[in-house]
Amino acid sequence: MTEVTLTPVITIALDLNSPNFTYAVEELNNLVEANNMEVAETLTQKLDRSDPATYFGKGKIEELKELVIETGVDTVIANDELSPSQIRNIEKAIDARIIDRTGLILEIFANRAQSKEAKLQVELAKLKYQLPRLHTSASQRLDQQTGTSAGGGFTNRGAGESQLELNRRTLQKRITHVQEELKEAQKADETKRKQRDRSELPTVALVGYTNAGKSTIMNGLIKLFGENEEKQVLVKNMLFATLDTSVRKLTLPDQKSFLLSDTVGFVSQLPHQLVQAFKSTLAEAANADLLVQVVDYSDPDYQLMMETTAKTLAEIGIENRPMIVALNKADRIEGPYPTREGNDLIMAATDETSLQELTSMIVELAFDDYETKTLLIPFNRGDVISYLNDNANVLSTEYLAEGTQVTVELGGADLNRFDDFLITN
Ligand SMILES: Nc1nc2c(ncn2[C@@H]2O[C@H](COP(=O)(O)OP(=O)(O)OP(=O)(O)O)[C@@H](O)[C@H]2O)c(=O)[nH]1
Ligand SMILES: [Mg+2]
Repeated sequence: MTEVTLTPVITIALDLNSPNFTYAVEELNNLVEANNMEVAETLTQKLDRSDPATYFGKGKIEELKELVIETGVDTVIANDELSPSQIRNIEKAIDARIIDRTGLILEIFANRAQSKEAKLQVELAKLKYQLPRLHTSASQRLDQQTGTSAGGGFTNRGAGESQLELNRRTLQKRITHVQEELKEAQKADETKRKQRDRSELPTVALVGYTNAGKSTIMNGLIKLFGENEEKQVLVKNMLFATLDTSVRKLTLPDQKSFLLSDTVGFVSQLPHQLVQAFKSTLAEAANADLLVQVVDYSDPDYQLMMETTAKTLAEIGIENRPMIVALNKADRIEGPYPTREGNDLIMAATDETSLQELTSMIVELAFDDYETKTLLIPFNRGDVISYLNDNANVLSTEYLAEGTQVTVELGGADLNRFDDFLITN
């Protein structure tokens, strides 16, 4: 294993009397770790509302300043999204760099993005985040990124204004450029999706909080029912391992096929710039007939994570969709599994019996329009017989004088396709 040097940081969090405060701070600290940093100290303050100028109150900012000097760290991470002026004011007061929650998540996504599309999506989100913050220290980072030389744009006040204007224009140009590139990249995706839609197979999407086990379940199901076992997706014990949507066709022993997609994970207060930028990636989930929400059931805060998922799904416009809740990682806690209760399944992604049970729930919900039909197919329609044998669950075949009598389960696009051959008595 390669040693990674972790940058020490101080985290700061305002306690606005939310019952979820402890969880929110813990989540922030996990995000910090995911960004190769480590938390040296955490400073919190109870207030009724965020100080519009400095987030924390005056006294607390003094305390923060001393802590920065004492620990020698040069970066402070805030638990909330800060206004551009809050960032500017605190940075001035404490003489250290401030990253707010949104900036932190954007950095993690930027480090994780692998595919061209994910990189463009993250860049677009970052640019949109930076635009109103140009006069803060963010402008420095922008300069490195866009390759323009700011020449000390915000330290030199006189030249600063025009430099700022220039930066803003550069940014806007870059945003337009990235948007165009994204459109190109997404055209191909759209075509693929349309082709799949035409196949009219039911679509199922794995969604949920990051690190819950979506990709592990995907891989387990690919191993059992995939066309090609090699087509596994990345699994890692870290936040946001998956940024690109992967779609795989799974075919069950009874010939029923469906498309399963694995998507980017959620976290609370996922920056809206990111959600917007990832909308097309998440379209796979948005178009799904059935969602499987994967939850880390071994995490004491799993209910809050489910709330986060519900909020994020609503933000992408996915509501009231049939959903299975996969309460995953049950192997880490007491109690039997797999255990089904309604549309909830207590399970472990690493356990084959759990995956089989999950599959039968998927079948039940995604193939709910399936009917058993008995057809009489004339001998000159061998094409129909071979289609049914290849694409449907044929329960029985009998050769009669008039033709072949087939009892078969049909659904989806095929439900009424062969009604001409229906045996009616
Ligand atoms: N013990 C146990 N570990 C699991 C189980 N399912 C997943 N894991 C582990 O949890 C970690 C995260 O799993 P992933 O499948 O990458 O999670 P994900 O939901 O795809 O995460 P993101 O892609 O980051 O959103 C990995 O270390 C997995 O090995 C399970 O049922 N039991
Ligand atoms: Mg994943």
